[in-house]
Amino acid sequence: MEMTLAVGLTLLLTLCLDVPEAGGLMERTPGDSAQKRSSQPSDTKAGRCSYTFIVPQQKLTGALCLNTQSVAANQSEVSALRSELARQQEQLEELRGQLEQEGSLAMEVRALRKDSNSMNSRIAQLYAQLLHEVIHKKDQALELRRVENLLLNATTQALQVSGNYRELEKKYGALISTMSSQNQLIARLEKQCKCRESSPSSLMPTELPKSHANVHPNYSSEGSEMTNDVQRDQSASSPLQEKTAPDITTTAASTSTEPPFISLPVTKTPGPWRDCQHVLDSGENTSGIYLLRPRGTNRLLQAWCEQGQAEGGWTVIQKRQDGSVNFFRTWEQYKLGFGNLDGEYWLGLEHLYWMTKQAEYKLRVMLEDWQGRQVFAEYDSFSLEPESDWYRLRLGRYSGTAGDSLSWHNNKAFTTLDRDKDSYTAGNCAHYQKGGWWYHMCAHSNLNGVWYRGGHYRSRYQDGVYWAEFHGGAYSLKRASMMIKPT
Ligand SMILES: [Ca+2]
Repeated sequence: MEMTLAVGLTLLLTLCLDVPEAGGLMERTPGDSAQKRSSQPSDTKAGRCSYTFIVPQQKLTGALCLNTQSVAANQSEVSALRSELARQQEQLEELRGQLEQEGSLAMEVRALRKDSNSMNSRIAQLYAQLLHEVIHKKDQALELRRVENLLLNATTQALQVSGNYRELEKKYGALISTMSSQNQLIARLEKQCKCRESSPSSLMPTELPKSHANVHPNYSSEGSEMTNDVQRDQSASSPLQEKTAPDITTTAASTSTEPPFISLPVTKTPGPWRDCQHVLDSGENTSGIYLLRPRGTNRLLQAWCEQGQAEGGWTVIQKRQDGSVNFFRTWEQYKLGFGNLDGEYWLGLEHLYWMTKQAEYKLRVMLEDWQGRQVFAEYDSFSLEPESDWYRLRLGRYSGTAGDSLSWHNNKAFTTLDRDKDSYTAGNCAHYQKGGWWYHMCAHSNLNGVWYRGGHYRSRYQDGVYWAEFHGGAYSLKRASMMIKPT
């Protein structure tokens, strides 16, 4: 077949065929040296391939011959290519599968890495926290050790102090025994002096013991002991006193230099009376010593009846006037009473309890300074609780000219040198103030302190006979007395 093809232009033919079909339709031109064939499909995804033929610019004049033998040879090549292609496709699929797997693995790895990062930061945070706690604990341990050391030091100091205190106590005991023996010696000397002088101012009316027996058939030995305790002190050498508590003389309370006791008025009637008001009501209007017996008791006692002041009828329960009696005494002595009935004395807490139990009483405190100025403080009720409640003070309303220095002590227990019932926890107020009183923490008044001559006194403690509202605590009064009377 002859055909004339005049190709003046470069002809670009692009065939896009399915590979199996391409074999059958492939055309070849003899002497085509510029033929090119792609060994692999350009578009593997679509499963198609493209061939580009570049035809040379030449004029074809002769016959076009088709070699059928080469086509057959090409078919086997195509099949080989096809199988190769299939194999490659399989590989490709396999790779894709692997890729997908790897993709998911990568995702997992990323997630794991993220987790790991967050774990790392958490661990770092925990580590920092741990470090902080360790440091804090170390600080705490140090603080604990410091506190322990302090405690140890304090304990050592406390032990030392307690050791010192024990030593002081021993010394105190030794001092007390020395003072006691000196006191006894003084008392004996006094007794000897009195015997020599055979003073008419006998401290007790001679008829009184007889009157006891006369007026009170039930007069018991116990009653006798109690009644006579005050008188015993006058001689200060009775066996009971010698064997009981130490008798401590205080600095200013000189017994030897004071003027002699006043003489006793003799009671005209024997009594016994309920109290001094009863004496007055019975027509006895002279001040002096009378025998009393509170209603409903077998308790006989003697007291000074003050009939000349404030309308009379007053039972004197305490008196200070010359420092002749030591008031730094034990519980037992404050309970039973001591001193001289015609001078300085303390009636006794037990007597006071029974007296104020029989009726309503008021209290009058009489004070006098060293310039002779006299004042008083009155309380519209006065009574004591029993010994089981440490003779607690029950006091009424104040009136008077002295100022109120006792209401602060209302409802307080009585305290003596050997029985600390005050509100002061660091010590015994009676030790500081040298006398028994209804101490608080410690006192606004103490009429049982040391009787200092001249008013203002010098002492380490506030231990004078004082009434804070009248001249303050550093002034020791010249005279003081406490008296009660039924209301
Ligand atoms: Ca105390």
